[in-house]
Amino acid sequence: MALQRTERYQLADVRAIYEQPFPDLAFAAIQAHRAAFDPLEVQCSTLLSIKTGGCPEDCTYCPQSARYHTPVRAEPLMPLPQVLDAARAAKAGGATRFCMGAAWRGVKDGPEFDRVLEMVREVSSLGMETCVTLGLLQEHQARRLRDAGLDYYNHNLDTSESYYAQVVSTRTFEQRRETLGHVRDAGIHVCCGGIVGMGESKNDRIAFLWELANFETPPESVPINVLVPVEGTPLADRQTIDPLEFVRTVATARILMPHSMVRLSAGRREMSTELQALCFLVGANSIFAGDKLLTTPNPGDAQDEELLRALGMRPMALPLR
Ligand code: SAM
Ligand code: DTB
Ligand code: SF4
Repeated sequence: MALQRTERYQLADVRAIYEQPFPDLAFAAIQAHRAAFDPLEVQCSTLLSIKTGGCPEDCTYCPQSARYHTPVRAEPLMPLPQVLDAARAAKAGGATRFCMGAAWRGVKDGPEFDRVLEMVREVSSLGMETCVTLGLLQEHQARRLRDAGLDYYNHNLDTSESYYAQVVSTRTFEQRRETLGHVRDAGIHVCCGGIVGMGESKNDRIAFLWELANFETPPESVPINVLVPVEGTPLADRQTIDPLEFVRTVATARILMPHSMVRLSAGRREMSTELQALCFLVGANSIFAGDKLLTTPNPGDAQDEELLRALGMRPMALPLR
């Protein structure tokens, strides 16, 4: 079933939250955050690109699309032992969740999907939470992932429905919602967010947050990426987002989805300590750890340890299963 849309929030409600005076927005977000979470804790996930580049889709932000000449070289699906080495290293570095990404339009049944299912089983048996992002899924594929023990499936709506069509032409917003419905129906936790700084308007960011907040069950995890402009992609020259607009996006997400993990995702390398501190203050409580996202650089453990130390914050432990 496609994801059910509720009317929990009207667009005007979300606009009123997003546009209120900054001190009022920040205070409301801080209150919502403290009512649901320990504000000193940050959940840390690590990413691994298990199948890089050569993707047939035309997502204009993505360095892995085969349509653009970017620095990314296509590689086949990684062998299982290599993935397990990376998972063990991530665990030793303090990550509690291991996220594996594939540059696929979607999943095809066959030996490659079987190998991904094996990766999920094996990483899970190391005692880490597992997450995969493999593109579009059919119903039975979501159930197979669940049966392998998958904890989270990442599938982003990326932006508002109307802006989406300007950013990606090879699939629709509605197809993304359908996949999210299969993930939810299979009983897998939903990780769904988007990208800001792609040239979208404030109204697009508001409509994007409104979509997420009206999922029948809001996503357990909401990654907010800031576009990492990569040479060769159509969005390489996009002007970056005003930092206060970014903080407003994070704060509004926290207020609308008080029990979700809100993740500061791509783009942290370009953010100051002060900007990240402001985001944590208004409710971001998760990051990607490690020196690489999928194909682009991330701050790395030493820098993040220093960041958390400076703020008196600490990594979140894995919940007992
Ligand atoms: N191919 C699958 C899909 O599109 O769902 C999974 C991998 S895809 C790289 C996962 C997500 O990474 C995208 O939905 C997008 O939100 C994010 N992403 C890709 N390129 C990005 C960039 N240059 N800056 C920020 N986020 C990016
Ligand atoms: C998400 O929302 N952000 C991550 C994860 N989900 C898969 C990916 C960010 C990718 C940034 C560009 C790159 O490194 O290729
Ligand atoms: Fe392919 Fe995903 Fe990149 Fe789009 S975002 S080009 S589907 S890897």
